[in-house]
Amino acid sequence: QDKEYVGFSALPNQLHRKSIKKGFDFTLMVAGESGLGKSTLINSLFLTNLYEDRQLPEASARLTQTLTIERRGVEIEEGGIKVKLTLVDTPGFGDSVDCSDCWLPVVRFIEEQFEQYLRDESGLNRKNIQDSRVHCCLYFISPFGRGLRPLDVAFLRAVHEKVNIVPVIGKADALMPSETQALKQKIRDQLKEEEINIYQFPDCDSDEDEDFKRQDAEMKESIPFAVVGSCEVVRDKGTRPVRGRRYSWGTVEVENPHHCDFLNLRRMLVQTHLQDLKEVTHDLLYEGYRARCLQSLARPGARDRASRSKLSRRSTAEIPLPMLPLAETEKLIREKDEELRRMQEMLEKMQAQVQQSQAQGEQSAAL
Ligand SMILES: Nc1nc2c(ncn2[C@@H]2O[C@H](COP(=O)(O)OP(=O)(O)O)[C@@H](O)[C@H]2O)c(=O)[nH]1
Ligand SMILES: [Mg+2]
Repeated sequence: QDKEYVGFSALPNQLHRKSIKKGFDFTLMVAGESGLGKSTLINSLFLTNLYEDRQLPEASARLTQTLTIERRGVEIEEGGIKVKLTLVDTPGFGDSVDCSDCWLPVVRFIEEQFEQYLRDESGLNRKNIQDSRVHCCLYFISPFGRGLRPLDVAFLRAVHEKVNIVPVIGKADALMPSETQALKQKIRDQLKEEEINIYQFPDCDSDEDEDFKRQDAEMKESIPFAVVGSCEVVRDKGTRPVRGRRYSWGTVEVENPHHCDFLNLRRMLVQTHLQDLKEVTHDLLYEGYRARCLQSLARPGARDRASRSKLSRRSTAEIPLPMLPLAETEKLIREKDEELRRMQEMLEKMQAQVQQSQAQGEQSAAL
C-alpha cells in the first residue's frame, strides 16, 4: 500500500493519439559541479538506487579526476505504461584544477547523439531508429555561490542550442526561503543577461481547468527549481515513512512542497512535459543541428567559422564532419549535374554562333 509512484501512468494523456505501441523512451542528463547531489536526485526522482555500487572518490583524487560520461538504462513500468529511461551522469564535472573547458566532452556527447541520429535517419533501417539523443539536461547550480559562476555560463552557452536545459539549485536545504528566492532571481537575471536559452515551457492551453493552470503557473515561477534529494526513507514515529534528510532539528522532506521544488520538478519531467521535451529536441534542436550540417556542406568553411565562435579553437579539430545523409548527397550531385548540363548547352550554342558568324564572314569575304 505504501508503494511510491513516479507518475508515468499520466503519459497517455500527453501522447494523445500518438502511438505508444513502440514504448516510450527518454534520455535525461544531469550535469554540474560534483557533490551538488546529482546522483542522489536521480535516485530520488525515479525511486531507484542506480548508484549502489559506486565509490566516492577522496578529495585529493577529485583534483586530478577527469570527467567521465556514464549512461545507464532503467525500465519503469507503471499502470501498464512502460518507459525506457536512459540516464546520463557526468561524474567529475568541474573537478580538475584547470577546468576552463573540462566540460567539452559533454558537449561532444550531445553532438554525437545528433550525428548518430542523422546517420540512422539516412540509413536503410530508418523505421527502427534507436533514439539516443539527450532530451533534457538538468543543470545543477550551487546553493553556496552567488548565482552562476563562469564555468556554469561557459557550459550553458556551449549547449543551449543543442539540448533542453532545465536549471536546478542543488542541495537547496542549505538555503532559507528568502535566500532561495534571491538566488533564483539572480540566476534568472544572469541567464537573461548572458542570453542563455533554457527550456521554454509551452503556454498552457486555454481550455485546461483552473487547477491545472494554477499548477502550471506555479511551476513556471519556480524555475530554477530548488531541489533536495535523498536516498533514505525516514520513519518518524506516527507518520508515514518519507524520503528525506534527517537532521538533529528535524527532517527535510524531499516530496514536501513547503520544503523544496522536488515535486514540481518531477511533475514537470514525468507527468506533463516529457513529450514536449522530446518534440522540442526533434523539431527545434535537432533540426537546427541538421540545418547547420547542410549549410556547412553548401559553403565549405562556414562550419569552421560557426563552431569556432561557440566552442574553443581546439575543439573544432576534434569535430568530425558527420556522414551526410545519402539522399541529401544525391540531391546535391543531381543539382550539380543539372548545372553542368546547362553550361554545356550554353557552350555549344556559343560555339554554333561563332561557327555561323565565321561561315558568314568567309562567305562575305568570298563575294
Ligand atoms: N544537504 C544535502 N545533501 C545532499 C543532497 N543531495 C545529496 N546530498 C549529499 O551530498 C553528497 C554528494 O551527493 P551526490 O549525489 O553524490 O552528488 P553528485 O556528485 O552531484 O552526484 C552525498 O553525501 C549526498 O548524501 C541534498 O539535497 N541536500
Ligand atoms: Mg554523481
